[in-house]
Amino acid sequence: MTASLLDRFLAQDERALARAISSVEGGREEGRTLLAAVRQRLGRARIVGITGAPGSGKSTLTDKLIELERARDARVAVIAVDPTSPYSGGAILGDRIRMMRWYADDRVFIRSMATRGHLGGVAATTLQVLNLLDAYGFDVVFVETVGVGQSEVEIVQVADTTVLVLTPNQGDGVQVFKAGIMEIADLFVINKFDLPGGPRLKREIEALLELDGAKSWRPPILEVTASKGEGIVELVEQLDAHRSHLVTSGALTEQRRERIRFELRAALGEQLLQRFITQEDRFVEAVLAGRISPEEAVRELLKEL
Ligand SMILES: Nc1nc2c(ncn2[C@@H]2O[C@H](COP(=O)(O)OP(=O)(O)O)[C@@H](O)[C@H]2O)c(=O)[nH]1
Ligand SMILES: [Mg+2]
Repeated sequence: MTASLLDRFLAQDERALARAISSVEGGREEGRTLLAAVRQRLGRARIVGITGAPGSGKSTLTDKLIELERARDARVAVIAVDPTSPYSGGAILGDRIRMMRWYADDRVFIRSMATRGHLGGVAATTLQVLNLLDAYGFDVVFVETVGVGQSEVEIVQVADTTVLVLTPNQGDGVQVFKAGIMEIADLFVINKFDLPGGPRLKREIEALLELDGAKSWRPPILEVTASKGEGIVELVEQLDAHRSHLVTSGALTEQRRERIRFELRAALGEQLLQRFITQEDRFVEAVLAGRISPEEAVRELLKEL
């Protein structure tokens, strides 16, 4: 890494931030070195995960959240992780148009994540990008993810607060509940409350939460019509309330530990894989020839290391 990238990053040069993110996404040394150098600056940003099915209104909602955060002079970053659209055609273009009005605001930073991830996986890469944004000086970072697969659930786990966006017209709400995503929601947003079926969905979620029994934080269920900006003030209030809860209960510190655990495991996986890849061919031949099983091969490699 050139010293100047770090200097420019610390001087809050947005181009340096963009370059740092690209380096991290590409798994390049420059990104790694920068991340290590800014480690002391972590822990200021509020990280808010926004997850839900495609089309549930996450981007519309995020746009309104940016508006309110800017109104109280917060510096806002958004990262959109959408593995369901690898070629990121229509959806991202739509987001771009919607978010266009923020481009002139140098206190708003919006970025789509490359969803390939490097060896450490998408969630690990996302966490590194989150760390960059935190170190850079954003007050709040919204992470928009599609709530479908395992890696997205992991991403949600690296957020301080997770908002699950549901809609009345989603058809089978139970689908979402099955994915085990209900448990990780700190706040429920029933978006598109202007459509029929909102109150019913609310009762269903309430019934499910009843089963959960007494918890120190009871996830609120918010009625939102993001497209009209309705219910957003209440959402921000609840986001703040959850933040306070995290701080006073000590959960925030515990989450930090969990996040570091996650980073350690990701780094372990990545470094082991990197070493392994150089030896891979040798082991492929041995397994092919039936001399050794894949498990034995790995054991042997670990011994060599
Ligand atoms: N009726 C209604 N439509 C909405 C609402 N919020 C968003 N939409 C629409 O739902 C569609 C998908 O929204 P988008 O924010 O791109 O969803 P995402 O895929 O979850 O990011 C767009 O056409 C939005 O205009 C809402 O509160 N009510
Ligand atoms: Mg979106």
